[in-house]
Amino acid sequence: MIRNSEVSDKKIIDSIRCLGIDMISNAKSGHPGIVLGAAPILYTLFLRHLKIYPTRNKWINRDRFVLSAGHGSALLYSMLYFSGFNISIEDLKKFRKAKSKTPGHPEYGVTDGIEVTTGPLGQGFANAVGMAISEKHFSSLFNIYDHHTYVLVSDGDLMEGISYEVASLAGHLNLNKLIVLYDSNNISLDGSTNLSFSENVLKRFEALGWHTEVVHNGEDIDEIDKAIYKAKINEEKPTIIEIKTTIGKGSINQGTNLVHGSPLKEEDVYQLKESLGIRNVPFAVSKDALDAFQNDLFERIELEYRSWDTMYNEFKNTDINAKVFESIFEKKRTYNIIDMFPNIKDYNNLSLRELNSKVMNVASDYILNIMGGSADLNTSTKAYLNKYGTFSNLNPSGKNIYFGVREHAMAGIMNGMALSNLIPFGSTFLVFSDYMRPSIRLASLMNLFCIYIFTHDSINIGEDGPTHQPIEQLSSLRSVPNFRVYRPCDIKEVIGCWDTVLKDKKPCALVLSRNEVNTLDNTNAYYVKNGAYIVKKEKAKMDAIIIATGSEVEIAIKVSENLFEKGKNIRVVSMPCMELFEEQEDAYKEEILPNRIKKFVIEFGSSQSWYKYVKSKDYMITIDEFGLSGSKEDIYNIKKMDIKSITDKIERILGENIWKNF
Ligand SMILES: Cc1ncc(C[n+]2csc(CCOP(=O)(O)OP(=O)(O)O)c2C)c(N)n1
Ligand SMILES: [Mg+2]
Repeated sequence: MIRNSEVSDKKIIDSIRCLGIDMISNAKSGHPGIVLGAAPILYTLFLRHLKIYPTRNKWINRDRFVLSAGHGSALLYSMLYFSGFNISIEDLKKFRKAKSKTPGHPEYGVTDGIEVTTGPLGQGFANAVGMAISEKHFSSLFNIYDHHTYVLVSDGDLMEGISYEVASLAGHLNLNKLIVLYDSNNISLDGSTNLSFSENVLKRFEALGWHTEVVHNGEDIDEIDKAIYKAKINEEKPTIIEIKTTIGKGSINQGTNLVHGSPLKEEDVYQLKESLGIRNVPFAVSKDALDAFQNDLFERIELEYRSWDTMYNEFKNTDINAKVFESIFEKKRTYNIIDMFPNIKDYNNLSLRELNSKVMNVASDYILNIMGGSADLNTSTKAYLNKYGTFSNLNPSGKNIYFGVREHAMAGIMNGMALSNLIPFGSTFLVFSDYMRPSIRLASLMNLFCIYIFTHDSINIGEDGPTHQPIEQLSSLRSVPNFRVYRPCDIKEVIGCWDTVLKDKKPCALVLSRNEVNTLDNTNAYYVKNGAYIVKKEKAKMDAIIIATGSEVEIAIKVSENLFEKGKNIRVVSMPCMELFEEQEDAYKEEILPNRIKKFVIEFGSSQSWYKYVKSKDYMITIDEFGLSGSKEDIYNIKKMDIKSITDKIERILGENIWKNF
């Protein structure tokens, strides 16, 4: 590319570097090492390759760029500013300050041009794989869709296990439009990577089915450019480009971990700018440099953007798929799952995982952009879309993904899919949700519509023993902010859950039993949205309430019937979603769970999330210790989870004079 003005690439790169350094100095915190070391990588990518249109930041067909090494936020903000995104110098001056547009690590939805929240190393790589999967899927359906996904990773990203998992799957799926730029500087936070990371990274990626490139001089933008070009023309494999850089290039402490994560000293900034020939006035950006960069960028992109736009308009007017495309990409679709089941028949002696399978298979006909799979457990979780085939390189329109035994990858990839207009689902056993937690946390932070399907939801799975029996998982998932945990008890509640989930569009888990349940008389799909409701009304003056969830609701009803014979009037409340119940108005909460009435809880998991309703552990039929291998019946007896033991316990407590519950 020949530039019209006299401004050199080096001058612009150094200006981008110094702006990042000014932000960090001003904030008195941040990561200068990656800013100085990786600036030429981002410069080359943005200037010569990235298909973006900064004044149309949500251009559907844009390339995606993910900064997996989220600690390099100052570099990215500086780059976005130079590219003409909606970020001002004033915003950059507020780097890392509360409620600014430039938070410490990139945050989705906060800053123009930021595609995804990153910071926990390895996650961004997984998100990029999810985006590349979405691209492969959508581009097979719509001929106006076609973009690359780029991700900048650091040593730390590649040390994290999740990056191996996702790279393995990306190689297997031939995600050739995924391009990883590896900022290879041999330094991480505590020192040299020689301390802990000595494998041959590129050989590893080669073995995973990737194309690899090396750039020996990370300051040479032509070398970087060529490597990216080669990556783009590879039609078979994803590419990783190892770019040898010097962390903190130009700082007194360059090449050491001292420059990784704390601001440069004043004299260091002085000598740096002096040697780069940049005026030492904080935030003073050379207009020449800025203009030259933006001119070149827009000159490259303008035509591409305009011709795509023309093509899109034509597509909208003529293509039979246009309506489908618009409803997916413009998120216009609304769902009414309950209406799809006008005459729900009683399904008895079926597990909740099977009932869920029935419901999601009907619902998925209407959810055009649902896509997902399982971490090698769909045979068990039954979360499989029977009509929609397997996603693969040869069948990219398939909607079922075989994630392999890679739970963490599945969850990280789901986030990338959700960010790229898909509604992803991912399934495994509830106990293995622990393997997905870091990504679930980020989905919740970003408010992404991801549906996790967790089966085998209690200790009663039996013989597999304590390693497979969830205990703390329900409480632990309920403790994630902005996350909903649904635990339906029968077919009607499963339908209600899907209806609510699709209206709510929030990150959520459907937690389902492997054991069989029956359809209960008074359950109601419409009431799921309230979080909790009465499923068995007391016959006269109420003695107590039992709150239960999932397959324990049926048990609670039986217990209440037993107690009725003993002269006790018990209300039973099903609570399919605690979070939704908490959001109801006080009057509704009081109507369902009156304050002065004694309450019990039956949930075969940790008691931790229940203390807001029941103050003493004595009134909870919950489990706070690991389980054991054995038959379901033996476990019920040993743990006193059988109906007789529960009835006896509640009867005994109701007979006690001292009531510790208030
Ligand atoms: C999951 C996770 N663990 C730990 C950290 C804290 N942390 C931030 S950067 C970093 C390592 C820095 O090394 P590298 O990734 O090579 O980046 P560089 O120093 O080269 O910029 C660590 C441990 C993190 N952000 N995420
Ligand atoms: Mg490093």
